Amino acid sequence: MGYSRMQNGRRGFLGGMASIVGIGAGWAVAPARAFAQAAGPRATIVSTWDFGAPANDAAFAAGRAGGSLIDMVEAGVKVPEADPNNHSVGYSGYPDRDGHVTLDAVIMDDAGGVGAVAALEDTVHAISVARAVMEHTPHTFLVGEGATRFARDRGFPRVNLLTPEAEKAWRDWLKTQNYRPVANSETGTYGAGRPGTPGGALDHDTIGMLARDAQGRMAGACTTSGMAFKMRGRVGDSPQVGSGLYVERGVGGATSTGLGEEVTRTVGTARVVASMRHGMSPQAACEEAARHIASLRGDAIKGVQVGFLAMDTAGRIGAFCLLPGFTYAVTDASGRTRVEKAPSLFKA
Ligand code: SD4
Repeated sequence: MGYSRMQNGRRGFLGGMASIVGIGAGWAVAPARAFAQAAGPRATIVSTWDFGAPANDAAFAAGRAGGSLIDMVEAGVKVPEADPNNHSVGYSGYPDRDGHVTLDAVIMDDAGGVGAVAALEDTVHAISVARAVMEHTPHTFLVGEGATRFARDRGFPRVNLLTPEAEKAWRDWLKTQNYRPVANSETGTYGAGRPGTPGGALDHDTIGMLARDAQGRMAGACTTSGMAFKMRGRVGDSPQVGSGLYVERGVGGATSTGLGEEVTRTVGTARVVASMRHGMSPQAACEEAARHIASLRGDAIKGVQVGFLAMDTAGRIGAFCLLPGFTYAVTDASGRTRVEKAPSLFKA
């Protein structure tokens, strides 16, 4: 698709957000808007962060080629999973404290189909393993060694996910072992290793994607390598149904990103979808879930980012975050993809 990689760092990217238009081939960074659903034609695919744009395009292409909604979200999130420049999803993800890259993923349709993996190792496409859990086991969730063994049994190739660059970042981190997630380190560029790019030394990062068809059927996927240098065995919100992702037939879906513990505590995306079920717009529902975290946690979430992204069966979208800087990619029915900036609860 020939996406140009933006050369400016996070500061420049965010600072210039309102004026940047037409970056890359076929997608643009739009000015911030108070409400996402004011942003134009109804959506067919949405995903988290700016790197969701090429993922959305891959999902759209899969749909145009006749794929199902599950095919679409799988194809979409496989893009960052395989991207060696994205250090927070899949291949080249930053490892845990012990040097192991471990992946979390979930895939879900709107008819009760769910598959998830957590702490998966040596496998690039965690989302495809999650799909295999959904389609080829009586279970919904496999973790750790069992998930990795299942991946081998299903023929997923064994791949060392720890690239020399990620290993170096880990070894550098070992010198201080200072663990402090940085808000919005996901956004900006696909560049490797520059401060503020996805995969910054203290990065935490995820792609969550929702897709819908003309009949309002929906599916979603969420995949991540979780928080860089996390404790071994730590599982975030991303692979947990109702936290990182939730999809409900006749209502819509939601996905989350940011510091997973804050979403897991509140079962955030189940909450967003429940609010939509009871009549809230996707935007109001995302705002309510973020405000709930803030009121529950008070000072404990100072400096912490959480972002919610939702879409209902009619293609109305909502996005809201705790801190400024959460971006998301939206693809309309014609296949045009744009990147939007979500409104936030706090100013900084
Ligand atoms: C996690 N929620 O593992 C994920 C990380 C993330 O943007 O979404 N970062 O906590």
